[in-house]
Amino acid sequence: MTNNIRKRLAATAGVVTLGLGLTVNAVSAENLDEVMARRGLSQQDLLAAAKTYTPSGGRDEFIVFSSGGQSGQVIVYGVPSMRILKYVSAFTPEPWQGFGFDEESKAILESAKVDGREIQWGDTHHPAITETDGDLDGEWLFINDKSAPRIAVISLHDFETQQIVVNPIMQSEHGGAFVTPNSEYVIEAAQYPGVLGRGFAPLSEFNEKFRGAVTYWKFDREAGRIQPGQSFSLELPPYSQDLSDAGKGVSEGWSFTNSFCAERYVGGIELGRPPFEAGCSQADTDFLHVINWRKAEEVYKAGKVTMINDHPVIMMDTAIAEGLVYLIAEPKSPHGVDVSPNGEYIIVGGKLDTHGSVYSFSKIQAAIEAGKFAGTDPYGLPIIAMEDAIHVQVPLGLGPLHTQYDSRECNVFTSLYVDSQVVRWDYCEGKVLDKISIHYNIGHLVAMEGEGVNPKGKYLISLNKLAIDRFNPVGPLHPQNHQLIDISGDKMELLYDMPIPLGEPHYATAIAAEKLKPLVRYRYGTNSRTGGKHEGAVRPGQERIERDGTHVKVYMTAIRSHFTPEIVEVNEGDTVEFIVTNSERAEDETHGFAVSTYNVNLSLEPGKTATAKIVADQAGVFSFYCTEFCSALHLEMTGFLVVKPEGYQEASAEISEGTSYTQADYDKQYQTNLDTQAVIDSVVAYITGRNFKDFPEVVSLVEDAVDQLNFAAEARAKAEETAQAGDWQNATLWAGQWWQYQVKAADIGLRAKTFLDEHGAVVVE
Ligand code: RUQ
Ligand code: CUA
Repeated sequence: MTNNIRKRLAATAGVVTLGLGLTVNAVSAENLDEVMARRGLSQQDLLAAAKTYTPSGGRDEFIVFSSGGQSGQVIVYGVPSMRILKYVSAFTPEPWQGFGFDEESKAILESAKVDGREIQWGDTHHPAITETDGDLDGEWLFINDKSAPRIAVISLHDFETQQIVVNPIMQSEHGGAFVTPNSEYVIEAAQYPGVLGRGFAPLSEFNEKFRGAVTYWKFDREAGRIQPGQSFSLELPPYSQDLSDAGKGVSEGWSFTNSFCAERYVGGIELGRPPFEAGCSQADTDFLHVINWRKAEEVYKAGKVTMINDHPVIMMDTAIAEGLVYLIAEPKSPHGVDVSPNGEYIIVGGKLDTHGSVYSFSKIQAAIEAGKFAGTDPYGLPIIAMEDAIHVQVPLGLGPLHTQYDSRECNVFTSLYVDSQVVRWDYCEGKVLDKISIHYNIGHLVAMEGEGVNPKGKYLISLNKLAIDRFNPVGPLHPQNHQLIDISGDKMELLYDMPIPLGEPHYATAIAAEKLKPLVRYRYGTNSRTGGKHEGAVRPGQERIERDGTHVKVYMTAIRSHFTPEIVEVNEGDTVEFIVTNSERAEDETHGFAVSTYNVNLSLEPGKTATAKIVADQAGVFSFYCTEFCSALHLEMTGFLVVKPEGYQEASAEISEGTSYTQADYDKQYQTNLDTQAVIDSVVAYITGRNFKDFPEVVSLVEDAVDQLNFAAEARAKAEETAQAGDWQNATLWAGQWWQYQVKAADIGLRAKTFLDEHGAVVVE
């Protein structure tokens, strides 16, 4: 019906051609020129809108995973539409997804404690997608927490955090997460120096006792887990290590970590000493650490390590003897270090230097092979002279930070923090090509797959530190600003400002959407926090309540629109575990499970099983209910948790009914159901009379509808059985339940029919 109206409207509407060369169906009263005038839009604006606007139902070409800063989460959005798709909780609880509320995810947060301490937030900075031969493959995502040295492992099959590892030796980190080209290791470098193992030493012994480090976390692709037992670290000098990147192509097997405050200043403004910012920016250079991780892995496997907190660390004297670590001077207070797609060049931006410094891997190797060093640092690490390693230094502007690679040969984009600009330049020839101003103070920037071996170009996003006046004011705390830039032409063009009301953006990574293969539903009874089978999963018909002393386990299912069981009686003081399985197969039929007063909220996506555990220490009757509007009878998807006070004696076991039903009620409902069935049959005939099997979306809708009709048949049998026995009360209610299943089937059927209409399905013989 609606479609016919739409079609008729389109046919009768005039076709208007505008000066822009755009053709618009003027269905609305205003034409394009009028809208432009009313909203004060230029042709440039309209072009930008056309490049980003994604019509209803449209999909994005790229998916971005952005750090969520202080929120401890990851933000997922599409490019070019810049529409936010999800916040993935990594280090902090997130109620909608039940993260930190179900027992399964609580176990993950439990394992994320640092030295037994619960950390209630995270400072996420650098996401990294798994790579195969240096190409982003879209299987797993890692993100670091700068505040507590941790790495989270997120499955890109369901976008859930499945593991968090705590660094055993660092007290702070920043240079993670970066992956080696086949995701053998996830690299995590320290930030502020500390006593390895988080021990104590007086600041007067800073030079002797404080250290930096880099950890190589072994990633087991098969298991989808970091294996702490196969991971190792390297002790480094107490320079504040900063960002890292893994070598690839010609530099595969090596990694690069830069540093600031190679001055090793310890502060003390209250003592009348200059602050850190002065003491850490005095020298003209800091150090790039060039590390042979492949060889370090052999040294670790050969057991040449010192165990610190049960974790193997290759100490500096071993690293020197084995030739694992080399230092190269890099310009004043560097920040980003980014390896080129072929692995030959390593670009470093120095915050207090105006240059982009391009290091050559083959020059570095030549110096190492020739044993040509400018000397050693105070810890004995060999230093390669900058002039022996530099390919070219290019004046870019003020405050160069991070670099991303373009699909065009030799082209890169570097963020200029102080200038609030992005510069596109040629790192082979060493010349600036183009600049664009952004608003304000850019930090990281991300180009599409701009860190892989096969950058896709097209778009760049500027991740800004300040938004100032870009959006409607919402109080002193402003949203973050992600700005989309078109880089497909020779001139960069600003397309879109996207405010994000979550933590500060650091790095983001972007991948072609077609590479991601997320699940639509879980295998029945999946523990989503492990990805494996949940041992408490039950199928409809197997629901039960088991008591073992004061421990009660409720094996429950959820399906439109009821939980089974609906009444759970326990005694005050019992421990109660609700183990709930969503037995739906339908796409997006998520149910929630909340218990009033007891701080319970589960998210149950189709096929998922999750556990809510409470101590029922408050007597009373508490409603539980579904928190997702899952169907017309969603509000009715409820039940009672009855917590009987200690010593309570039941007066009557009978449940009092609010309304009584007669045979006439039953007959009326029965007739309604037969009429409804006729409608369903016509929809079924419509669908099966078309090539619906060519549409996977429709096939799964049909499967779901068949499920519902099977449930309807069961309810019908119960209705007829109880009617036979003259129990009109239950017969009427079961007939009502039968009708509920019919309504769900009809609803799904109509959705399938609409889909077929909109996607040009054809009649089959
Ligand atoms: S940071 S703005 Cu990567 Cu943590 Cu540079
Ligand atoms: Cu299930 Cu609402």
